[in-house]
Amino acid sequence: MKTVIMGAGAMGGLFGGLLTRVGGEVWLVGNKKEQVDTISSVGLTFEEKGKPQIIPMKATSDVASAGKADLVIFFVKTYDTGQAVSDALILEKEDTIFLTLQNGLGNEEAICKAVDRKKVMLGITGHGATLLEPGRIRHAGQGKTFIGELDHRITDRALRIAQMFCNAGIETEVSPNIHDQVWQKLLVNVGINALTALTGLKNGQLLDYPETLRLMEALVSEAAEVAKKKGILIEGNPIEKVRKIAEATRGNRSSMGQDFDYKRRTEIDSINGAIVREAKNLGISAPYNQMITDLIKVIENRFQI
Ligand code: KPL
Repeated sequence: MKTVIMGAGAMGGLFGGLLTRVGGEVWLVGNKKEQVDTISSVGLTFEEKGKPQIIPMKATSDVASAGKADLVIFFVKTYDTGQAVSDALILEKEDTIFLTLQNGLGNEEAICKAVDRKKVMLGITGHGATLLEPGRIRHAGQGKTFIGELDHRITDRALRIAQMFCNAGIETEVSPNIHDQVWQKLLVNVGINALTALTGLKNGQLLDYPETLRLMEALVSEAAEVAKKKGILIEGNPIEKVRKIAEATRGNRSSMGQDFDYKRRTEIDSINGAIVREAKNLGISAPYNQMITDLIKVIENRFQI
């Protein structure tokens, strides 16, 4: 299955590297010249359990050079999804599948604006990765990956993608309720990402302070309440789940933490900001999520001064 990954950052690199390592035909498409040039000339340097490995890979900033794709995976930042989708249309053939594994809410809608929704699949992943320098990433945490069809069917194509991911060491399940999975992952990002960005802590360190634990609990409880009111099924205790993932990715700086480290725009609008919007639509408030969204936005704006 020829795969093109839109987004050559930490997570695009991680999936691209793992799929290429087992012989998959994969292209990484990114707009950061240094990153793309390094990967296409020397390969992707992939650090796992302290050991670096160089994986020769195809990387480009000219999406047309990848030809047609069987599978397009979106790993760009959520605010870039619209642009990435219009760039990716050149890859499309009759049976191309467009799969988002991005964080947050709104990606499905952005993709379906330009692509027939029958070709679109949703997913989430519990893996964590850190971009150490251009062309060099660290695999910073393991977690299950779920993919699924928008209409809840368990299809052959979904099973084929899951098998391809599993063969690459990416433990993957096909879910008949992928929207619930997206919300469960959203709750994880709601509890970890902005807090690590603001405090400078790694994911697992959030568990070491009573203050961050209290804030995590407040953010996740609000979001779980919104999910419940929307009829989303949240399995088990969401706060426990967020703690577990913070522990499993202890050494990782969350993606929003990394955005802050590099003074980049964050995905706050599709994570905590999305909870605030969804709460408003339901006529309830989400003050912790509102406050953390406001704080992130003020700091983020100062990056651009
Ligand atoms: O999805 C993540 C992210 O950083 O965006 C987690 C699971 C929190 C891993 O860092």
